[in-house]
Amino acid sequence: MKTITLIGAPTDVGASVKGASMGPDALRVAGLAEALQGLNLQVIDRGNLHGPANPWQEPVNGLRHLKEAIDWNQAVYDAVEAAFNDGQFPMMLGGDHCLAIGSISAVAAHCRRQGKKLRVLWFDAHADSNLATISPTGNIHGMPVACLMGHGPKELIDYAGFTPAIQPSDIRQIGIRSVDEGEKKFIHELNIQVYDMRYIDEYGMRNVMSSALAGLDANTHLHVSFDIDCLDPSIAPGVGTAVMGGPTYREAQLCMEMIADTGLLGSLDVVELNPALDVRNQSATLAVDLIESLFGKSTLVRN
Ligand code: EXY
Ligand code: MN
Ligand code: MN
Ligand code: MN
Repeated sequence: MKTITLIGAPTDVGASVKGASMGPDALRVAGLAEALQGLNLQVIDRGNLHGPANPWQEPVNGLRHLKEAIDWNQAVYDAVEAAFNDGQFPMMLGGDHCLAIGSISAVAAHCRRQGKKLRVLWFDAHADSNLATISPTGNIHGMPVACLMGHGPKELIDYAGFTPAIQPSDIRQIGIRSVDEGEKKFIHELNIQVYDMRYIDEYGMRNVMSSALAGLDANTHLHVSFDIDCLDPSIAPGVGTAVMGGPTYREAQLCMEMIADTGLLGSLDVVELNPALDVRNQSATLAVDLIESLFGKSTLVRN
């Protein structure tokens, strides 16, 4: 098994409330490295990246903190790329979800170099598919999917040296239940596969995950972008943009276990954890529990 590199990205420049900047340390306090080591994985914690402070300003031309978001994503891009170059598994600890632009751009570049197919599983309450022209807030954590598909400011979409970084057919969104009007149109036009909560209710998480994982082969790099606000807020209150009606603990566990079973997981983002809104670090502790399942922890020996 590869060495896992933990990359802390302590910022909330893309978010609507402050506090996600404390996410990396909350995950450390919850025992992330020790949990992974307990699964016989090697872990290197590279500590936290550095970037600009959150200036807490109003949006300019529909974008809030663009310059800061560009700088943070460059730092993330460089760190994730460096991990791949060292043959390691990058685990980006956010930070708000805007950081997935840099992280997944580096994953896309890695796949291109290796001649691999990419599948991104995007767990989220939100579609994160806003553009400056349609966003109700200007917060860039609501825009990473659009940016990765080439819709956004030049400096925020071209880290890898090619655009779009990913194709709509590369991504599956799971747990979605809050979509702005403009996003609905964007998702429909790009034909992005979204398993929203209604779909999960009707078909069940097992079928959803079977479908989201369909078509993978040994040459596929699987990336999980795990927004903690995907989870129901009753079990994960420590997020800045909570939406009721998310997956239960058991549904989330099944997602992670089915991903682990593929043996194809190649990189991970853990984002939007906001310790300032958490209760005794329970959301971080839950995240660590789910990450253990993602890396193969199971109740019984299977197969
Ligand atoms: N759709 C809303 C917006 O664009 O402001 C809320 C976005 C929240 C995004 C969080 C990270 O997933
Ligand atoms: Mn998100
Ligand atoms: Mn979200
Ligand atoms: Mn790979």
